[in-house]
Formats: sequence, C-alpha cells, structure tokens
Amino acid sequence: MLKPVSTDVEALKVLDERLRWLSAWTIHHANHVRDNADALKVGGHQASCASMTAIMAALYFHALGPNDRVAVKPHAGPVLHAIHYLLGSQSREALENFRGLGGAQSYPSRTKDKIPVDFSTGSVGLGVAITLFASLVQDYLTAHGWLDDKDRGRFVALIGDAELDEGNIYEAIIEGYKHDVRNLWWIIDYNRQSLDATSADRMFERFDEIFRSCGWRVVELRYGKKLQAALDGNKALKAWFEQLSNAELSALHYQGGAAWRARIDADLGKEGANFLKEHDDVALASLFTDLGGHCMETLVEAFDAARDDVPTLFIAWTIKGFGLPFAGHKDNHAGLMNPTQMAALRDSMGVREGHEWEPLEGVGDNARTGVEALLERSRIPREKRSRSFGKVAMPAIPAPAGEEQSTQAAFGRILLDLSKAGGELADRIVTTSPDVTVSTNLGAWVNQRGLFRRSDMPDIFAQAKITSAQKWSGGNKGQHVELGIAESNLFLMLAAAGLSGDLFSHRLFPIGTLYDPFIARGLDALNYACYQDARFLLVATPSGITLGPEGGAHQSINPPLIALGQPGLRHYEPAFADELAAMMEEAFRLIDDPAGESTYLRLSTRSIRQVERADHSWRDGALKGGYWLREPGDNAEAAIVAMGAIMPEALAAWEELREDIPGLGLLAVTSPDLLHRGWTAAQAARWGGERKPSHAEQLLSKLSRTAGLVTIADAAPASLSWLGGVLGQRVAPLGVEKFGQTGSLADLYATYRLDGDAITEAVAELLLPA
Ligand SMILES: Cc1ncc(C[n+]2csc(CCOP(=O)(O)OP(=O)(O)O)c2C)c(N)n1
Ligand SMILES: [Mg+2]
Repeated sequence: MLKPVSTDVEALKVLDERLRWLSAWTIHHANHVRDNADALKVGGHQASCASMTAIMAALYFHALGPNDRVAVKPHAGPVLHAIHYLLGSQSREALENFRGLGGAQSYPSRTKDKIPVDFSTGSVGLGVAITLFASLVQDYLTAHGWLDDKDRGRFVALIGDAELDEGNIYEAIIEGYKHDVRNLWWIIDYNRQSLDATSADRMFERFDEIFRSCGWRVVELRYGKKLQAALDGNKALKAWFEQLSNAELSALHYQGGAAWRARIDADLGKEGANFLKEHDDVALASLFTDLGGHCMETLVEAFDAARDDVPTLFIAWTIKGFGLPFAGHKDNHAGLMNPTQMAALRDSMGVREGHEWEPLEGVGDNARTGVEALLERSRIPREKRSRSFGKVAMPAIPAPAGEEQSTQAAFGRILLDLSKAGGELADRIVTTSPDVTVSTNLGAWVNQRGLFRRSDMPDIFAQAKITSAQKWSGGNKGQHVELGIAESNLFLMLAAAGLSGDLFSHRLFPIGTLYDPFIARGLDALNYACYQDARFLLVATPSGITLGPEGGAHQSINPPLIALGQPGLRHYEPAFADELAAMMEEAFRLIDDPAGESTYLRLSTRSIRQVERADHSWRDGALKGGYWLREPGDNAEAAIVAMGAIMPEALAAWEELREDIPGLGLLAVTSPDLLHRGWTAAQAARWGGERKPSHAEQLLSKLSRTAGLVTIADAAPASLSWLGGVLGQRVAPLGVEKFGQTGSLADLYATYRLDGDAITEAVAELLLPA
C-alpha cells in the first residue's frame, strides 16, 4: 500500500465546503435555474450529499491511492461529480446538464458518466457488496500471477445507513468471511435517516456485532474533536447526549441552538447550567453537530490508522443535510432548498452571485494555495480506466460426440475438453456456483482445475481414500470459486469477475451455474451486473417441467421472458450439443468484444437423440436465433416453431404430419431474444432508410402470409407466441402456464400439452377454414 500524502486538514475543510456547495448548486441548477420544458420533477438529494462531503473530501483528497476503487452511495453522485469538477476532470457542461440527456447521471454510472466511475450504483446494497467480490477477484488475479502487488488497491464502499437493511449485504459478508477477503473499507454515512424517516435505534449496536463476527474491524467515529473534548469533560452531559434517540437527535439538529439549550435546561437542570452559560446558541449548535463524520481531523486520523488489509467498517456519525437549512429534518431525503434558501447559503459561503460554478469561488487567498496543492496531489485517476478487450485467442469449440445427449451433459463435457486441451481461454475461465457445482455438471471441470482458495485446502475424503467422483481440494491456482447458496452473491461475483478487464485490465471469462428457476432469486443483482456491462456466461440448468420427477418447485417457467426484457444479456436455448458448442464459442467471443454482451444458456438434463447434419448451414442461423430444422415448402401454410428440450416431440409431430400437410416446416428457435431484437432493430433501421429484413422476417417469409404457426417451448408460451406479429401470421401457442408438478416426462408433457398430440391438434385447428 502507498503511504498517504501529507495532509493539510485546513485545506480539506475548505474542500469539504466546496463539495457541499457544488453538489447543492448542481442539483439546484437542474431544478430551479435550467429550463424545464416538461415540468417534471428533476430531483436530486442535497441532504444525502451534504451528509458525506467531509467523508468524501478526506477520502478523495487524502486517503485514496491510484489503485483504490470506490462504490459511491447512489444519492451522493453529485459529490463525486463535484470532486472531478474540482480536479478538472468533469466539465461544467455536464454538471449544468445534471439529470439531462447526456449530462452527469443521477446516480454514478460506469458506462454513461464521462468521469471514472468504478462501480455503478442505484439499487441500494448492491454497490456495497460488489466491492467485496471485486476484492476477491483482485486476490484471484494476484494468485494466478496476473496482477502485480504494486497494482493492487483497496475497495471502498460509501454506504447510506439505511442500506444496511438490504439482506444482500449480510449474504456477502458471510461469503467474504469464508474466502478471507481483505482490503475493504466500508464507510457508513450514519445519519440515522432513511428515505421515509429516522431509523430504528435498536439496530445500531447489532450492526457492529454482525460485522465483527464476520472478521471485520469496526471503527466508530461518533464524535468530532470539539464535541469529544466537551463531553469528556462533562460526564452528565455525555450520558444525557448518548441516551437521545435518533429521532430526538435529528429533531434537535434541525431546531438548532435554542432548542438544545431548552432541552438541556429541562433535562439536566442545575447540572447543565454552567455548560449552558459558557455557550451561546450558535456555539451550542456548532458543538453538537461536530460528529465524527463531519470532523476532518477525526476522519483523516481514522483513515490513516487503518492502512493494513483488515476489512474495516467505519461507522461515521453524520447529520443528513449538514450545513443546510433542513439539516436533521426527517423529511429531507428528497428535500430541495428554495431559491431564497439557496441565496442565503451562497452568501454564507462567500460565493458571489453569477460565480456559482467557479470551482474555488469563495476560497480566500490564504487558503487557496493549500487547496490547489491538495488538488494537484490527489492520486485518484482523472481519466476513465482503459478496458481490456480482444486479447485472448479463441479456440474453436467442437461438439461433444454422442448420439444421445442432454445439453447439460454436453456443457460439462465441453468444459472438460477445454480444460484438457489447455490454452489461454481455459486458463482465464473462472467458474462459480452457489452450491450447485456438481448438480449443474461443473464437476469434471472442477476435478481438473480445482477450487480457488488463498491457502491450500486439502480434500479430506480423498486423503482418507474414500471413493468419490468429485475432487474437492483448493489452492491459489484453483479456477472454481465455491459459493454458498445465495444467488445474489453468484450474480455479484459474476459482475465483479465480469468487470475484471475494466477494473484490472485483465480479462477473465466467468461462468456461473445455477438452477434456472433460481435466477429470479438474484434478479436485481443480475440486472445490476448487466447495467455495468460486466461480461460473463450464465448457465442455467435444469430448466422447465422437463426436469420431470424433481417437481414443481424446481421447474422454471418464465426465465426466457426475463431474458427477453433484459438488456445486456443474450439468451440461447439449444436443443442439441452442436448448437451448444457453437453458442459457447460465441459467448466467449462476446465476453472479449467491446461491442459484446453476456450470455444466458438455458439447458436441460433431458438426454435426446442428436440430429444428423448434412452441412454447417444451420450454424449461422442458430447463432442468430433460429434456423429451419426441417425446411418448409415454398409458401407453406403451416410450421411448427419449437425451442429447446421438447425438440423430439416437435420432430415426431413433424414426421407424423408432413404427408397430410405438404410443405410443413419445423423452425428450431435458439433465441427468442435475438429474434425479437433483430426484428425491432430492422424496423428502426427502416425508419433510417435502410431496408434489410430481420432474421425472423427472413425465416418466416418462406411461409405463406396466411400461414399458421404452432409455437412450443418448455416455458411461458409468450416466449414464442409474439412471432405471429412479425409478418401477421396466425399462432397457436403451446407452453407452460401453470406451476409444474412431479411426474414422468410423458405424463407431464401430456398434462401441460407439450406433446405430439397437442401439436397435431393445434396444427389442425390452425388449418381449419375460419
Ligand atoms: C433497492 C432499492 N430500494 C429502494 C431504493 C429507494 N431509495 C433510495 S435512497 C433510499 C434511502 C436511503 O437512505 P440511506 O441509505 O440512509 O441514505 P441517506 O440518503 O440517508 O444517506 C431509498 C429507500 C433504492 N434506491 N434501491
Ligand atoms: Mg441515512
């Protein structure tokens, strides 16, 4: 770790005030100064910003080194922009356009903001936890020899206290403890207010216990130097102060000096008299607002004292809206100063009207030199870090041999073959799974490549010569990160590993496996990963009612619809092993392509007979979302449109019907997601003058315009039924619309109408004259 730069606390205090002004002004400008054509609320959080300007000044202008990465509490985004504005790396134009198209984003965004943002935030709790997994990824890269010690850094999360109610934080620290994570600073802006009100008093002492028991050092910054000294010299006052509830404290902060006086007088009587005599109202208000999170000396000392790698939780006491007229008011979360209040703040800060945007406006000549020197010395990157793409050689991935296979088995086989063949891609794959490594068929890969542990973990069963198909030993060259059953952690791990090329300039190829229905359990974290453009391969298996006897609770219905609506994630659902091999090759390529994305493979445990291929012409279509498995006749009046594991039923129905219905086609859909995207993209391009039919249009235009489509998937029927809208063809949608139940495949397919009879009936109905 680098040593801290020498510090000028006075200059940091000036910067704290500058951040408070600039963040408040940026929000004010967007709400009250800039034209607002549609009269919609613009919003922003002046109180949440003011709460942590001192913390952020101490961090960015003193404590942070060039390799440290920070997740900033979403509603303190304007403070981060103000920091970069002072450093010269954010433009006035972007601040003037805060929350406008192309302007500084409402919440820090890695992809959309022009300043360096290490982690996007917005959905509270997730930005906190991703720092833990990013630290684990840093350790992984170091252990594998890709990251030098000099390039290692600390991972910092700036946290609103109400974020601590998000359960994903506790899931993460439990997992972190197992992996012995380090180099973390989590700093709580403990203003004891959430969005709705002041927060519950009783939880406070519990938080530090929870963290301590997960191996964290907890540092409480309750008092600033001035208040600490006053309370140390006055036991009665201290005892009185410490018994005030969160709500009482906040109310007193809001009411100010006279209220403090009245309350002390009422509660302490004679015991408080001398103290009150020594302080006028202004002094009282200033003294009691001197909490740890606003005291520069306290913050600098605390950060300097925590420079080892022990994960550290700082609980910095603050006042929400510190220094602003609504400080401490329970309703201040989205509160905005009115123009009169803003003018008063401007005057009190020595900012001249018309000079509001000047970075160091109001800073006197004496202080200016120190402040400028501090800005100059700040070691945080001014530019976005470069992203690593396109550097890894991609091998061709052959389809595993076998007349009968399931896509899940083929997935395990492909990884095993990749591992055995070796090479850069195989070395850069990191797999992870929330306690379903074996049941999602990662076992053979893990046997080959081992578990990742910072210190060696022997396989006790193997040492005892107990027969097992699965080796379970770990070491620092292992390539599988074992997770407990917490799907949110899986997605955060994929997000962090999927950003390795961005955070550390070393691309990893993360593969996460889980059961398809449990995607929903981590959905917001999945969305969060995609929102930041993390790149990974998600393999969900088993899926659908094809899981059979394992029952309804494990059968997934709607994930294809989730994928259809999820930007940044490409859904593929193969029926055959050769399709899967092509899709995995494509997924790896997409991970390493600047214009790529993540991929979701929906796989099945059902072993099915593989089709014979005359050539490779199917491959291109399969990667675009679909191909004719059985070519239709020209202008055919009907087609079966099928996806995934029920392909044998579709093929059998096609065989049965083809004599009666000449030209009947069978369209294998491999990605409703890609077909839909292509359809809308072609439409948008047409408005721009480009006339190229989408892949779905090309496929379906082989049929007559009046053709009927029977769509069938082991999923919600809406996954495919929309295809009728592409050319206006009629559709009979088959799929799963009710929760599944246990049963043999034949029984379940008959019950849920996913069998040949259902297809035959549906085709017949479509072909009946209206
Ligand atoms: C997952 C999620 N739920 C709800 C919200 C809406 N929300 C934004 S901030 C906030 C309260 C934040 O309070 P706290 O974390 O204490 O931050 P403060 O503004 O007090 O610093 C809520 C509920 C959100 N952003 N994310
Ligand atoms: Mg709060």
